[in-house]
Amino acid sequence: MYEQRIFENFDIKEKFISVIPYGNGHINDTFLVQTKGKIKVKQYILQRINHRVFKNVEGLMNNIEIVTAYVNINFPGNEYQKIIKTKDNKNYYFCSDTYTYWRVYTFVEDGVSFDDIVEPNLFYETGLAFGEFQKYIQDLNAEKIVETIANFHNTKIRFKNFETSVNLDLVDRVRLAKPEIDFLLSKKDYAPVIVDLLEEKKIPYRITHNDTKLNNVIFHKTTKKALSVIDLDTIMPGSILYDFGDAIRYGANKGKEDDRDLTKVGIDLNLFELFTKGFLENTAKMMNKTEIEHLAFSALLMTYELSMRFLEDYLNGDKYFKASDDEHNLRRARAQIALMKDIEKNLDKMNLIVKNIYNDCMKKDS
Ligand code: ADP
Ligand code: GN1
Ligand code: MG
Repeated sequence: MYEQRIFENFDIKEKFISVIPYGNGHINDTFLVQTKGKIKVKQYILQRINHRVFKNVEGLMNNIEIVTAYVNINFPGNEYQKIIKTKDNKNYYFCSDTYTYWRVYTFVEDGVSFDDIVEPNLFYETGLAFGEFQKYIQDLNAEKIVETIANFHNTKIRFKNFETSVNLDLVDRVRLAKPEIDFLLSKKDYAPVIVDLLEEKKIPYRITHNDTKLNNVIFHKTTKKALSVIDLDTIMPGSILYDFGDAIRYGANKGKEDDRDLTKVGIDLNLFELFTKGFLENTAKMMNKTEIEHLAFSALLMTYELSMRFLEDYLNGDKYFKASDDEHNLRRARAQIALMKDIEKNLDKMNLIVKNIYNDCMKKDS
């Protein structure tokens, strides 16, 4: 079997048993491999890296190696995944026959990920996990970290790209998404807010995760405690606000990211509060006042960004995100727009929640 042949290029002593597709990521192709360990079955994650999205696979894998090695040395006992090298000691394998790039990680033992919040506390744990990630790497030397996707969360540039795809109308879909396009164009003033704060040095660049979706956290299958964060492809300099905002966008949505029923979509303030608590317990002390003041807004901005990205992909003919049908990206954009509108209505309440939790955290820590 093809994946087995790929897997056999990695430095693994155990005997291969099986390989099956795994997980629900939108970007890479993920497989679960089982091998015959000494006592029990041992599992690994095998991934085909999407090199249309990630052009510099070598730089990306070096980033992940630097970060995971740093966390494993400085915070022993954590459950972060480890890179398994190839037999010739490289951190990825390039298959020249099929022009594909592959990697293998240790499977986080007893770990599962969730696409939906199955119990509210899961989202408190998610906040702790992404907050802990920030805490772990705050002193990491960023010099060797490369930008794996240029301007990934630069919403000014995201807006321009969106406008361009509307003007080009490559696959004649603009006529099918008029109200959505008009709405997103009308919100132009949101686009520069965080980028400008970074450029004016009012908030710092930090090494951030940049893809803080619920299913990028691994939980213990029975205790449901967060064990670690995964999907480290987009680790690069960014704002902590991106990590906070994107996690809320996905996890605190009462509906699904691509919900057909827009009446189900909206911000769940209880989940917002739980995540904020977990996140700030680990990060309140690191953050400056301007960052704290923009936490709630960051959820709105990241939802705006994803609305534009999904709609742009729809207008470009579904070239970026894995999509189940021709309207999937349009549906996703519609659901994100519905979420934006509900966040706009609840922004004052969200700001108040942040303020109270922040004050509590600072009292506890002083
Ligand atoms: P994508 O970039 O496509 O989202 P991910 O790296 O997030 O790919 O992997 C997809 C899914 O595979 C995750 O949501 C998770 O369920 C599972 N997964 C990935 N890496 C691991 C790991 N090291 N241990 C356990 N599960 C993993
Ligand atoms: C992608 O890879 P995955 O599924 O964790 C995307 C994120 C989006 C997300 C939306 C590299 O995340 O930016 O927020 O889909 N990752 C990349 O579901 O573009
Ligand atoms: Mg993922």
